[in-house]
Amino acid sequence: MRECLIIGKPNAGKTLFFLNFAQYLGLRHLWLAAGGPSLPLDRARRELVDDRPHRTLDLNRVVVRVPAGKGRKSTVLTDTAGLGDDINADPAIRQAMARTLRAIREAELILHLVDVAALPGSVSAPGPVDREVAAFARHRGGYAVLANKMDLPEARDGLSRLGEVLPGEPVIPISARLGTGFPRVRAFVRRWL
Ligand SMILES: Nc1nc2c(ncn2[C@@H]2O[C@H](COP(=O)(O)OP(=O)(O)O)[C@@H](O)[C@H]2O)c(=O)[nH]1
Ligand SMILES: [Mg+2]
Repeated sequence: MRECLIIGKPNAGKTLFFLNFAQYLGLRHLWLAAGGPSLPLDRARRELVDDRPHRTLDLNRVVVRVPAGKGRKSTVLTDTAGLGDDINADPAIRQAMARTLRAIREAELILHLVDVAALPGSVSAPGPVDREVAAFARHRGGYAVLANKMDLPEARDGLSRLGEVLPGEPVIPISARLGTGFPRVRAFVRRWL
């Protein structure tokens, strides 16, 4: 089964996108460990989405089914630990970032979230690591930048500045919170399955 990997800086909104996009594709419960208890999505949102950076250290995976032709195709949707601009002092966070980089090498499809509402200089603001990750990830089968948090007023300016950081990349504006842009993301994913 093909893997669709969600990557980006800490606080870009990867985990909220992972949960809400999985729900949009029909998922109702999340299993964080094979054979473990299932977690309803609203509880998963409360427990996993956080405005403190580096709250996601494991790769979290769900199988989702995407309409394709007359039927549906399955893909694994994977949430990852954020890739920060600095080398983090905490070894657990450094190891989590290394796991994300290894996963990028193996995934067929990459959705790169950027927080276009972030103020320049803040932890999630698009920056050098996004440029490097894009250079590394765009050679995978499918690669798209998802400009997130479009529900916030600051996002409009951020979106227009995004070309300075990531020139030439395909960009889909979304709001992980509201689900805006999800039909375009689904169409993009479907093309690569
Ligand atoms: N307004 C708004 N906030 C968002 C959106 N996506 C994520 N957030 C918030 O950004 C913070 C980080 O989200 P999270 O999914 O944990 O980011 P991650 O570190 O990339 O996994 C949380 O406070 C979320 O509620 C969005 O589309 N709009
Ligand atoms: Mg997260």
